[in-house]
Amino acid sequence: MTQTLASSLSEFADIRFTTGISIIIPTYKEVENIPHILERIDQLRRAHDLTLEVLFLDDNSQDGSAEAVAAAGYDWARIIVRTKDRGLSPAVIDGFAAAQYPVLVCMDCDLSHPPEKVPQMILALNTGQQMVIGSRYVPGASTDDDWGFLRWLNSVVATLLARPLTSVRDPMSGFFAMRKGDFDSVNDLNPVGYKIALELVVKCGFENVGEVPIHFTDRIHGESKLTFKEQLKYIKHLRRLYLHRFANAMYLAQFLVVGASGVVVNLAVLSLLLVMGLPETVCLAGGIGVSVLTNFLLNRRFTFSYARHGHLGKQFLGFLGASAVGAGVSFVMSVFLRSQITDGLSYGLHLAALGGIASGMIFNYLGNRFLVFRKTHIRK
Ligand SMILES: Nc1nc2c(ncn2[C@@H]2O[C@H](COP(=O)(O)OP(=O)(O)O)[C@@H](O)[C@H]2O)c(=O)[nH]1
Ligand SMILES: [Mg+2]
Repeated sequence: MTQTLASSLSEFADIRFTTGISIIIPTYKEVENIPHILERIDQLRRAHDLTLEVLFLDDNSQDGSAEAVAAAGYDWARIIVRTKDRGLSPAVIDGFAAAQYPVLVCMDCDLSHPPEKVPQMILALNTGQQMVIGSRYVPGASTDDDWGFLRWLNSVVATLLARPLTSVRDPMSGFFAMRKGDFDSVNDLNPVGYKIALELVVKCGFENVGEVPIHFTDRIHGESKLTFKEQLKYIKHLRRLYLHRFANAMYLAQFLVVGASGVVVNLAVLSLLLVMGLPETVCLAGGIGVSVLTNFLLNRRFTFSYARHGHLGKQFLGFLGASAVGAGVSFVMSVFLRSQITDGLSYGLHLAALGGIASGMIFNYLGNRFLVFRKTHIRK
């Protein structure tokens, strides 16, 4: 269930927050923004008498960020400089792990995310939400006007691709709050790239995610680090999350895609060999041989990628064996269907053959998934 929490901050102005809050801010070359965001957070801290800490998780920017945090002189703010495993999501995860308070907030350093919304987010968390997102896509939210069409389209497409994973309107947001306890209890986080909130929603299995509308301000200082390369990583990330959520359907879909690619490879090789003037039987055999090989390699590397470190030779023999048995199943099934079911129908033989192909494929899939590329091949 996703809920939009549209109440205004003023309703909560007199509420005192007793829980400590750890605000995690990943940074890379944000020296100009650091004093501004600290000032805004300090105003908030005083207004609501908040107990908080701010942790900047900086990927060794070496632009004076560390000095800027020190110069601001707040004893509740510190910077952790990382030198390994560079990236926004790993930085956030390190920050969450290092946090000392039971409520975690993550936000950008570039002032796109209004810190003034934090109390409202925490209240939502305290009234039953498992996570609360500062959202650009719920009623009452807005973004600065100069979002070009392409940036908008990009954001909408990325959000739609994540829709089967969560009904959250803005799972791409980098502004969210959750409990430290929930973070500590999830152990298979594998964030590639930027989408740390989406990773946490899926891996923590959150059902109740609230969304607080925000006005998303474009950054004034510094530049965005969201590059094309990061966007490609998003596709990889999505695939992993789909595998996590819909494992069986995903393996089958990938197996079928690879199977279809085999048809294309087969026909392409056949045509190529024909052009080279080889006898037809050689061309047919060549098409089959090459497509069996590409199917095997793609299934190993892509469909069942968790098994890609298993023994290549054994897997290949297993794959050939499964294909041979699959072909036998297909034949027996076709003969059965022809004699018992499709006899007397027009195109009866073809229908029987199609039924045979389907059962052969199902058999093949199960053999590959549970025998040839079974999970024990995972590298320790
Ligand atoms: N630690 C760390 N922070 C990063 C990295 N890339 C981006 N950030 C920070 O993550 C936040 C979001 O990045 P930003 O460039 O504003 O992305 P955008 O809002 O999508 O344009 C900012 O505070 C950045 O400084 C990184 O590789 N490591
Ligand atoms: Mg930003």
